[in-house]
Amino acid sequence: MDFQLAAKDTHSRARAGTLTTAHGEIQTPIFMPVGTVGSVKAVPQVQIKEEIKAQIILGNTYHLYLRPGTDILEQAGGLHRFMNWDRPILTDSGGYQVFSLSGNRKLSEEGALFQSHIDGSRHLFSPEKVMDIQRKIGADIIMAFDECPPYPSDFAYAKKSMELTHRWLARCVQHLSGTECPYGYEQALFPIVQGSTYRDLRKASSEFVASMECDGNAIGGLSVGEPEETMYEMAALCCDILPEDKPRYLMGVGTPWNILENIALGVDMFDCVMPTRNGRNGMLFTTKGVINIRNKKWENDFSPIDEGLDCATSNCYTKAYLRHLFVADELLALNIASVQNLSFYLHLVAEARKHILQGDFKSWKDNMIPQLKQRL
Ligand code: PRF
Repeated sequence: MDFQLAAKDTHSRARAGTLTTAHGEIQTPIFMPVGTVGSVKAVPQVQIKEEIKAQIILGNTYHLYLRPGTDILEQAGGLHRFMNWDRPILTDSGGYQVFSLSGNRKLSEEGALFQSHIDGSRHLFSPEKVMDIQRKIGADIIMAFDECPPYPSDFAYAKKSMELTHRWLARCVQHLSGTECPYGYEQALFPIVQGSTYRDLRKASSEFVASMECDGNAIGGLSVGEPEETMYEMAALCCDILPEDKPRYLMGVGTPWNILENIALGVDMFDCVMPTRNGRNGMLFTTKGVINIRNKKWENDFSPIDEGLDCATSNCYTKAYLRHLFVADELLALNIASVQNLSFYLHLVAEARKHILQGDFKSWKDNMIPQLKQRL
C-alpha cells in the first residue's frame, strides 16, 4: 500500500494525501461510511458511489463472522464481490464490538471469549483467528485485534489493557506474515494505539505501534465518553509520534467539528455511525447547520433539503416532504436522511482537502466550526 502526501498546512498539522489500495485510490482526509454487516444501513451501493461519492467503506469482522460467516464470504469470492462494491473496504477487527455487543465476555492472554448477540453461541476471538477471518473477508485495510478500555479506566487497568493490546498486535503481525489473502491481492494491517486518557500510556503505545512499521496506523479508545478537549489532547499526542509518511486513522470519530479539529491535528481517516444513526432518527447535518427534520417548523418548508451539496437526493426532495415521511414512519425517510448526512460528511472532508491544498485550511476550519454547530 502506498501513501503520498500532496500538501501540508502551514498553520496546523493538517495534511492532504493519496492512499493507494488494491481496489483503488483514496484522497485524504477522508470519511468512511460504516457498513457493519456488508451494508451501509438504508443506502444501496449505487447511491454510496454516485451520490455520496464515498471512496472507501467499513465492514466489521465481529458481525460478518457471525453472519453470514466466512464460508459464505469465501464462496462469494470475498466481501467486495458479495456486496457488489469494487472500491476499497476497511474492516474493523471486532475487538470493540465484542466488548460493546456480546454478553458474557471473558478476556485472557489468548483472546476474548464471547457469546453472540444473535443466538448466544460461544466463540473465541484470538489475534490469529481475527487475522484469518479478515483474510477471508478480503478488505483492503484490516485492523489489529485490540481492547478498547472503557472511559473512565484507572491507570493500572488502562496500562494492563494497553500491554495486552501490544502483545496481541505482535501476534497479529507474526501471524499475517505466514498467510495470504485468498483473493490474490495485498491487504494492509493497521495497528491501533490505546492507552485511555493517560499521556504516558498514549506516548508508549504510539511508540510501540510506530515500531511495527505498518502501512498505516490507527488511534483507538477515544470518543468513548471523555471530554472533547481530552480527545483532542490525546489525538495530538499520538499524531506527534506516529510516522508522518503513513496515514493516521482515528476510529469512531465523530461530529463534523470533531473531524475538522482532528484533521488539524494530523488525522487522515475517520469513520462513525453518527451520520447514518442520527439520520435515521431525523437529525440532519446540512451545509447550513443541524436540523431536527421531525420539528413542526419544517411542515411547509418546500425548499430542498440541502442545496449546498452536489447530491441528487439532497437537491430534489424538500424538507416538508422528508418531514412528512418521518412523521408517517415511511422507510424512504431513512434512506433520504442517511444519504443527506453521508453526502454532507463526504463534502466536508473534500472541502477540508481543498483548503489544505489551497493553503488556507486553518482559517477556513476556524470559521466553519461555529457554522457546523449551528442549530436551525
Ligand atoms: N478499537 C477498535 N475499533 C474501534 C475503536 C477502538 O478503540 C473505537 C473507539 N472510538 C471505535 N471503533 N478496534
